Amino acid sequence: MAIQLRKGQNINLTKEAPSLNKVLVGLGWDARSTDGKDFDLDASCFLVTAEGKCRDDRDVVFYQPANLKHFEGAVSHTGDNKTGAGDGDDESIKVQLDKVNAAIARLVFVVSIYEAPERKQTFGMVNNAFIRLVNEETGEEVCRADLSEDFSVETSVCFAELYRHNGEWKFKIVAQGHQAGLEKYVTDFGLTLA
Ligand SMILES: [Ca+2]
Ligand SMILES: [Ca+2]
Repeated sequence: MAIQLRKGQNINLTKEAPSLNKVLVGLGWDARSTDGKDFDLDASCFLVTAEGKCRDDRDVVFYQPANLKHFEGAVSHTGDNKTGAGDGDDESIKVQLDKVNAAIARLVFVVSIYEAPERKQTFGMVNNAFIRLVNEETGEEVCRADLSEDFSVETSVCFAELYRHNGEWKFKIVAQGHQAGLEKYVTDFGLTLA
C-alpha cells in the first residue's frame, strides 16, 4: 500500500523502503480546459548542493535533448509529454540513488507550464495533479501525493524534494507554486540556462 502524503509531509525512504535504489518519480496532470491551445506541462529535476545551488547547467534534467540524462548517470527524464492527456504518469524522472554525487543534497522536482505567458495558462487550469514515487525494480508504489491545493495564478509548482538527512534519503511534498515560472528556479539555483 502506497503511503499517502500531503503538502509539507515527508517520508523516510531509507526506513520505509530499505532496498530502494532505482526510483521512478511519476508526475501527472490534466488540463481543465485548453481553449484549443496545447497545454504542455514540463517536469524538471534540479540537483542542488547543501549551499542551495546547482554546480553548473548540467545539474538540471528536463526535456531538452542535451539535458535528458544527467552527466553522472544519476537522473534521467523519460521524455516530453505535450498534452497531459490520459490517466497515469504524464512525465517521469528516474533517479538512481547510489549514483547521486555526494555533493548533491537535494533533488528538486518542479513542474512548469511551457510558454505560459504566451498561452495565458496557469496552474488554476490544471486538474488531478499528482506525484508518486515508485521502486522501479519491484514496481511497488512507495508513496504518492494528490496535489489538491487550489492553485490559481502559478505557472510553476515545486511538487516535491528528494533529499539527504543524516545519511538517509527522505522525500517531502512541497506543493509550492510561483508565478515566475521555471525561471525562478533557474535563477535561485544559480543556473544560466536561457
Ligand atoms: Ca511536457
Ligand atoms: Ca494526465
